[in-house]
Amino acid sequence: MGLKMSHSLHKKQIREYNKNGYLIIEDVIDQNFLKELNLATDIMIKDAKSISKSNDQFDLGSNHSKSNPSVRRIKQPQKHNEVFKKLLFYPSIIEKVISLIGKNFRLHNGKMNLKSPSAGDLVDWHQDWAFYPHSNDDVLAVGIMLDDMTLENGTVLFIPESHKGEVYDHHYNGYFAGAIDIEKNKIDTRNAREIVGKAGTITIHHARLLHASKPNMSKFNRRFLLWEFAANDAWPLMGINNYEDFNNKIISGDAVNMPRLANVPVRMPLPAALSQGSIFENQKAITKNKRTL
Ligand SMILES: O=C(O)CCC(=O)C(=O)O
Repeated sequence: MGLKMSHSLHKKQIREYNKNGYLIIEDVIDQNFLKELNLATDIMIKDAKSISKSNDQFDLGSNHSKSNPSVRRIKQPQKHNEVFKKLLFYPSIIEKVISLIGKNFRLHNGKMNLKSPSAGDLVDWHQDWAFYPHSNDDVLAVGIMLDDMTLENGTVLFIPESHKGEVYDHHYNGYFAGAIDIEKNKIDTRNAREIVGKAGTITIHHARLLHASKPNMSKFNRRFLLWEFAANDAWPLMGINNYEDFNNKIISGDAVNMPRLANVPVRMPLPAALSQGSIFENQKAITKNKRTL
């Protein structure tokens, strides 16, 4: 009988996650599987040619056209192709998440950010927690590099240890805008780490970590898929629309109806953003006159 390989995190990695608020792990996704994922993405982008407005599956760029499709984000890719469902249950990812938030957890949200050559939209400074505060801290995101992430094609930037601080105001003119005014909040971004890695590398970041993502200045694609996970007893403070759908998102462990309450900083994303459904549109409220990246 062959020995089962463990994909759990080492103690040192867990300490590093707790200290810095993020981890980078190379060579997690098998290269053949990566090809399948990229092929499935190409097919989805072709499907986007037939639409002219963003919908439940695609967030389209302003220069999108039939001949030159521009997709900024694929929403919930696991709902549209089985290969992404396989990625959602990828044992090496699951075991790493279990190492950090325990064996009871669910998918909060799935998304792929695509930055096409020289056109990819940046994502300004924010904390995921500002979008979806929960009753405790066992909430994180796993990012999967489907392409190499380089200094030219749109790195993600993480500010170490920022998950230990406050939840910053992500509002503009009284409405949630999904980005932080860096100047007003006197946030020093010089300490930000610019993350690069080969396709198949994963990142894991705490939901309160301050982060952003640069535009693509290269001739190459940059595809980055994010699974946002929460412990089953981490309760979304914005509420649950449908309890059955909520529990259908459980990846591991059982449903609970007794949230675990921790002393966590919270700022609700209310009043809601004026344009729902697109982080790129929401953030323009804050960033249209102030480029921070
Ligand atoms: O695409 C990226 O580099 C990360 C963007 C991000 O932080 C987000 O979509 O929440």
